[in-house]
Amino acid sequence: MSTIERAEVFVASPGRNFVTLRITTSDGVTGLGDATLNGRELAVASYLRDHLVPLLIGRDPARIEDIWQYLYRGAYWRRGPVTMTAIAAVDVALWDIKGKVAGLPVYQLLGGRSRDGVLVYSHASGTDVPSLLDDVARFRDLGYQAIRAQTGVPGLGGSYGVRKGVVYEPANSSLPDEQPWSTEAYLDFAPTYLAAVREKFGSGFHLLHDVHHRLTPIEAARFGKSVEDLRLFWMEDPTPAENQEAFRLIRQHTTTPIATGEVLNSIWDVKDLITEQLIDYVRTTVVHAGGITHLRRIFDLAALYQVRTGSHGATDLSPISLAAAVHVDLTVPNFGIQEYMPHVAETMEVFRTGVSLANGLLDLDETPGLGVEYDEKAAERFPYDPKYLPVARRLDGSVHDW
Ligand code: EZ4
Ligand code: CO
Repeated sequence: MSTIERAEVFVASPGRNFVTLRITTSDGVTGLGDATLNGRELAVASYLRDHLVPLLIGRDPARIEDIWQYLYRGAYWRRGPVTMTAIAAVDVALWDIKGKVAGLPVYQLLGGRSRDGVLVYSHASGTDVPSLLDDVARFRDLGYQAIRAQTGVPGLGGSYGVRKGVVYEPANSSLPDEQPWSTEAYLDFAPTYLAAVREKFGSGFHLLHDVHHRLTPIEAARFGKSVEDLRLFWMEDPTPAENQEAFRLIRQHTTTPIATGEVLNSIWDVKDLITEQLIDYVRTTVVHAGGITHLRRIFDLAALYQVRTGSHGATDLSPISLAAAVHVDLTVPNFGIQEYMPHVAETMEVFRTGVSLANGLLDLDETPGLGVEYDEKAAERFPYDPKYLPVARRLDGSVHDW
């Protein structure tokens, strides 16, 4: 029997910080898992190095389900982003190994293709309406079929989702950047710029918007109602989801579809949202929700209630997670859309993948496993660089959800 011989954790910052797990078997097969939790990277690295790696050595790498159950139930302490990201890294690395041993891409092990390509949405942003419209035009020209639109709110300074320079990278500061927030200004302005996008480009593409947890349920209801004619693909994270029931109130008021779940990490965190049909898209991911094994369980539950998938896929999810996401997205029957932001050149010097984009759809080559390589030597050129996500404060100085 092949056994897990070694499990190494790499922390590097090629363009941004990533935590990577590499498992090696006694037969010399390696598997990769992403363990990146934006702004809390070292907590997951320690969880892996100090607590999970010693439990893995000597185990049968083929027993993915059993190892998942052992790490989840065996901890006694359950759920939470650090735990679930660490378990995810192990799970994804074991699927990579299983694919390589079988000589098949992981999506074949998951049942094979349900579709020819994976619909993605990209991020258009601007500091004002004209610059947003230019950015939407750029993504339309690149062939994207779905575009998320965000812009700064007049008079507020930096707002969520607005790019500075070439890439949108919110974890930009060695201590959290503080950004002002006014719900009133946002609610007055956001519907007008989304309308400007539809007015200029028509309705022949999907338009998305991320509210990023900024509203109360009744405010979100008002927002959803005010943009109904614009036929959004979704409004994302209209309100924080710790209280899953909060979404019922939004639902009672608007037909604008709702997506949530990028910060949620287990089936229990989304159970009521799904079974009570309070959302339309579930945004849990392979890296923050326990890996392929657990994410598929969430997506299967969602399928029973006609909730579709819409996994988070910003650049803080490493190319390993993007590849793993595409393997899953190709197979699940209730796939909806995949978030996609291309990684910067430095990132791609360290990770090589078989993921490709054409006509706004992602696809994979036929490489066995996940089809990702990690260049450990190249990674050494990019040491860990502590970075935090911003914090939002209302105009009276009190902390708001970012
Ligand atoms: O703010 O990935 O939909 N995408 C998002 C992201 C998140 C970052 C947090 O790490 O909301 O841009
Ligand atoms: Co989001």
